[in-house]
Amino acid sequence: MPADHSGTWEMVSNDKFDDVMKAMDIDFATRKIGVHLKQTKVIVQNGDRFETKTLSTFRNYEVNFTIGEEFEEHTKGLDNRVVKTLVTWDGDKMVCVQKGEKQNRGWNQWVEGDQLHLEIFCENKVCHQVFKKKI
Ligand code: 1AG
Repeated sequence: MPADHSGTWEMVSNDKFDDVMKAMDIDFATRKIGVHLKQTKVIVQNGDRFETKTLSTFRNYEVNFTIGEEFEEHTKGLDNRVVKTLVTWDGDKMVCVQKGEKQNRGWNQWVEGDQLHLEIFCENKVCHQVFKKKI
């Protein structure tokens, strides 16, 4: 039985997001805005099928996937690249690998109590986001 990531989650911290945005070649003006956003994550989980939305006052991002099925992801409104994405479970941790122009790219996501943790990787940078479950 995989972990339950579903729900609405509100950002409480966003450590080293600027470093990861830089590694993705995001311009200065966009990073200035991006670093201050309080993101909200909405996840609908049906077995191994996920529909996810990351919402903010500046931009929204949607990505839907099935565990174990590689797909082409267009990171529209983020760094606007095309990557080959594969999400799998490593125990209760969701592990995402995004193959493309940038090395060591992807994210890990897991739940601890009423918190959702998301580590976003790009090249040698790692950002750690923490969200709290909205009641
Ligand atoms: C993701 O989570 C990450 C979603 O796929 C977006 C979070 C961070 C953005 C990543 C890199 C920064 C690139 C550009 C910055 C520009 C604007 C910032 C806007 C941020 C809000 C959308 C999926 C995972 C699935 O949680 O459960």
